[in-house]
Amino acid sequence: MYRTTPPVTRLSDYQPPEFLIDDVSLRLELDAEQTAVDAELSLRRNPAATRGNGDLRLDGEHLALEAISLNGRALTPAEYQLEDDHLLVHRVPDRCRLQTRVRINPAENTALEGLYVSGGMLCTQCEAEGFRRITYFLDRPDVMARFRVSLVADPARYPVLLSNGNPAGEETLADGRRCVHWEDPFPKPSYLFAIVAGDLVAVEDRFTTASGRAIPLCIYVEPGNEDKCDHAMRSLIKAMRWDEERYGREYDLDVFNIVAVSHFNMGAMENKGLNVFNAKYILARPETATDADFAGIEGVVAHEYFHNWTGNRITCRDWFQLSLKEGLTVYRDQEFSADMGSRGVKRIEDVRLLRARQFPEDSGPMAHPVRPDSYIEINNFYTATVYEKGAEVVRMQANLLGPERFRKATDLYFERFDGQAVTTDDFVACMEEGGGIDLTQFRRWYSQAGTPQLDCEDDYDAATGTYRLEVRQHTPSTPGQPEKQPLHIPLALGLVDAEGRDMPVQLAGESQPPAPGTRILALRQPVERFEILGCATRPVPSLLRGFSAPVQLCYPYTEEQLSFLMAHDSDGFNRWDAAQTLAQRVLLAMVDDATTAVPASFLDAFREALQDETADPALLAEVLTLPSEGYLGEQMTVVDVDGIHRVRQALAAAIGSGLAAELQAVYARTRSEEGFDLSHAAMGRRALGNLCLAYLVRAGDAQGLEQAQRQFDGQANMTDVIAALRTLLEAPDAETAAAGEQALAGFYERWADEPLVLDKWFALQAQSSRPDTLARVERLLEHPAFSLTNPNRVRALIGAFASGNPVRFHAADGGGYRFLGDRILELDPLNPQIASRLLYPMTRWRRYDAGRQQQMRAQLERILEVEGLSNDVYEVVSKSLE
Ligand code: 0A1
Ligand code: ZN
Repeated sequence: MYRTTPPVTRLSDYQPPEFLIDDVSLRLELDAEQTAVDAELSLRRNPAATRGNGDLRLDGEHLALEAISLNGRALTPAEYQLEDDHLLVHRVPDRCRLQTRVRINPAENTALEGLYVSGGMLCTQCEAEGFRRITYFLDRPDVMARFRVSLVADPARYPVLLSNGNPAGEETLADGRRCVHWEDPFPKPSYLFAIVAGDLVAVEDRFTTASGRAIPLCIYVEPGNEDKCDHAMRSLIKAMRWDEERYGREYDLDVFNIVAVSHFNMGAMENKGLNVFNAKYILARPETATDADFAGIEGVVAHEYFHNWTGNRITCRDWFQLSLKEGLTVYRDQEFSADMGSRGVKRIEDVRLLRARQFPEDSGPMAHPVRPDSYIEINNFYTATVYEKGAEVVRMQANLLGPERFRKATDLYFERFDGQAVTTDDFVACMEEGGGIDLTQFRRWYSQAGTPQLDCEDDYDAATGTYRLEVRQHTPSTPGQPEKQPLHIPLALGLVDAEGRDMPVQLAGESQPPAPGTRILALRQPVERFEILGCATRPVPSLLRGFSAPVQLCYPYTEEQLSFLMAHDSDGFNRWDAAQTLAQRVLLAMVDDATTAVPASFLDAFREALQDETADPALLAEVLTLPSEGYLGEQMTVVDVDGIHRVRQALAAAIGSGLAAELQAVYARTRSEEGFDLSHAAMGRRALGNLCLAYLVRAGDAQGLEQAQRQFDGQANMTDVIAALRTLLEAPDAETAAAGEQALAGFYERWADEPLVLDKWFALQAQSSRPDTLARVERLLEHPAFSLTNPNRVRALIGAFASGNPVRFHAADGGGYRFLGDRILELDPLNPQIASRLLYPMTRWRRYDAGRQQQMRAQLERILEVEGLSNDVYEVVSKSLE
């Protein structure tokens, strides 16, 4: 089929804007079908830009222009030119005032970019390029303007009218409509603009800043949800305090508002003074939300708040610099959550996510650097690489500098660039200057894609007590980057003696041994060799402690060494990692040879861990969790979908039957506490107890089955209810599975009016490993509660099936692929961002056997044939087929 390929935007083509906008006045006459937007822009030629032909080019899409005037005079049609995606105003003076009036239709906007309807409210999403769907503008982050906004609406329909900045008065118009004014004193790019209008209730609190300013805090929700905002509010207050203490960053406006909306493409959005959230990241009560949901809320509320400094006060010069704000802000929210709960467990969770999402991305067809070089659709680059790998890159710099110098460096960054739109390079320069180190080579982490692999070899000379370690680094090629250069990689190393104690790591050339513990080795060359002196016995190396760099580590550990590290390493992260590697080895051996028995030593290691009553339950739960099917697949040359599923189930059953007594004892111990709270200890007990229960039920343990049923019937909190329900549904015997079905029906009855809980009901069914799951998912598409225009619902049913149920999605008959292909084609005209994100599992087609490859490719090719495909889907599909 003939198609004009959409244009590629390249970092190397960056040009400063020809015009700047100092001030904007917007007046929106709000109506769900017909909103009128009057804009007045104060423009001035940018002295730093090369002069073009004198025309002013403004971005604008899906806008009906009704009036346009320059410096108070209406323009004739010859003086401007209107195109699909922009407006050219010919030969404008160096300074001018441009007024436009456009009409937009929020109700028709199913893409959820720009101004749209969610339930009874109107709200906006402007990042990355949604503002151009509201008015004609220089919709790019390096144009920072002061915004004054007036919102006009029927007070009966839209009693609450919000925008960025501070309230600036209101009046009632002659026709009875209300007009509310907002002023944001801080210049900001258009992507941070927001308005919300609706019949909302406010949950209020207040925060007193370090300098003594009392800031009213409001969380706006739809009526009926007022009782689900407590945790979000507490998280916000903690985040505000933490940013003052850790980074010296105080809040800067007179009010801070949050709105929870039910239709949202992403998690949340950091609009200045008016954060808009997917309701999933605000609303929670113990009966409706799981511990993971509560943790998500704490993290996302903090993340959006932290953006006020890292993203809003200092923003990105262009979208290639997205990680400037996202990598840094993810790093900040990770550290915040670590401080609020358990640092060790948080690190494990973050690395688990990085390995599950970012590593595959970095080895697939969409691989790109933390600072990408080019894109077709920027919305496709809100990725695990930009966010999570970006956070790892900031973390490495923070660790290289140490806490004091890192603080000095961030102080410098805030002081130097406040109010500006800058680059990741500007950030690194502050790290260098503030930290007094050279990061020339380190900068490659921003420009080079791919996960480096470290191959480690060692030997030990007993005669001289010398331990030698050789580390080779190699980064596989990625699309557009065939050759890779060596990176500066901080490798945290510990040496553990036979008693499990840390040895001093004394490098050759050093006269004194340091205190026993971790040393950071700098890897810069393709091969690095280290000699460590004074080792009286052969050490077991504990490599990459705390996951000191986002790399794939290879060292030929024996099973004994892994069990030993799992039991004794002083580094909690590496204890967990040793357990994961051990389990992975057992599982992959079982995939290779179906007759492989579960080694007794593996069960012994698990038994020993279960019997350790002093261990942190949350950490123990992490240690005893088997690697996911997706992660195991990543470790194979060709993913064996069915084999992986079979052995993971078998190993879980072997744990359940082989360690039944120990699992029962731990389950009982974790259940002994009364009441519900969200302390780290209580969440850890629930996680550990539910893991034990899952193993017992998988083994068909009669007592376990009864306990799962009782736990479900008890309805104590959503964490326990969902855990019990999931195990019942997955139970191997038909009778229990039938009881699970009954429980599922009861669950629906109880929660039919709670959309976020209903999402769990859809997802549970979509993730079931039962052979008839696809048929059920297809039936659920027809369920009255299902909707293609609600992203949370789409993710709960279609996303959970395609990305969270490998064995059924990748069924050899290709049914899962056809199903996803159909859904993507239905969704693309409605919401391209969501359609594009759902494609992800099929972009991995090269990792599967020939039959599956062929079937996935057939779907991708079929999608590519379709006329009028969005740029979002086109980019992902075409790059996957390259
Ligand atoms: N900046 C937000 C994420 C976000 C990005 C794009 C969106 O719409 C296309 C919405 C939100 C964050 O990092 O939280
Ligand atoms: Zn963010």
